[in-house]
Amino acid sequence: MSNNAFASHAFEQDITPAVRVWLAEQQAAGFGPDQLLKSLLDAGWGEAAARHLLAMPAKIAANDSPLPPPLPVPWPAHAGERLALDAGDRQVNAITVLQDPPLLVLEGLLSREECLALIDAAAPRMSRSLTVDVKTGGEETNQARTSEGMFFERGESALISRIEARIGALLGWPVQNGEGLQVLRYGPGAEYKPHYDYFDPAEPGTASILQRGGQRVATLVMYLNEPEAGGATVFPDAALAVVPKCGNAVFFSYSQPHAVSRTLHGGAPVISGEKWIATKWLREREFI
Ligand code: PD2
Ligand code: ZN
Repeated sequence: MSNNAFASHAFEQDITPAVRVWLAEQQAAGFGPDQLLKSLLDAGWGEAAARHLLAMPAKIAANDSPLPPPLPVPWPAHAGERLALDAGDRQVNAITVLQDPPLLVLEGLLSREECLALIDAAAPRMSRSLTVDVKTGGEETNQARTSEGMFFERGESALISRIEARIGALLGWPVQNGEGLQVLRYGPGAEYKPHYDYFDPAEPGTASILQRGGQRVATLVMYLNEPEAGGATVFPDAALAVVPKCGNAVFFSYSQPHAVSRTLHGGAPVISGEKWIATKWLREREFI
């Protein structure tokens, strides 16, 4: 590999979706190249990498592909207007409401008995977590995700069906559009580095993933226990950390599979104890 090819590769690694969005916003706000160069240098960029970014044609710097049109997303009736929301067989309190990204912290979505029953049913089936490999559409182990996990089939038991029906009623979204519930266990030191849950339209494996139900449009992370320390779900773009509490959940949606959704999120390392969650990802259409 020539020095030039290596240098250019290193620069592109730094040009994350968040950097592209930042640059587009700064340019739209009227900041010129000199001011942007100074901002990048102040933020710790090397001068060569900063000049490389600023020299890119504006359209490429803003995004390699056009912003996809917004998709309909789930949202509970009356969220943000009322504390108590109707989830069919129980009421759930929305104790935190954000608009950008659309996000709710929900209290009392699951009972303590349901949390324990989910852990009991999942525990014998746990294995090292895989993530979807967007290059191929297959699955791979991932150093960014050091938890163990398993998937329940949709409707595989009375407990799972009851929880899925509750989620459907709360969010006003068909149960059939949900992926099977995933349970994750994080031990001390385990984390899930910040990521987006949608499938990146620019990746080659995405087209095959989307054949099964279209894009992910929302995520519901339900907390099944309380770690002694650490393990918050963090949203860097919203400066928000949601601390796990048994039965509570965080819900957020993304109408566009793009960093403008501001849904970057991660699981902070567990410091002591363990953390158990159940995640329901919601698709555009029926997920078969
Ligand atoms: O465990 C979490 O807090 C977490 C963080 C980021 C879960 C997920 N993503 C997920 O299940 O997508
Ligand atoms: Zn996630």
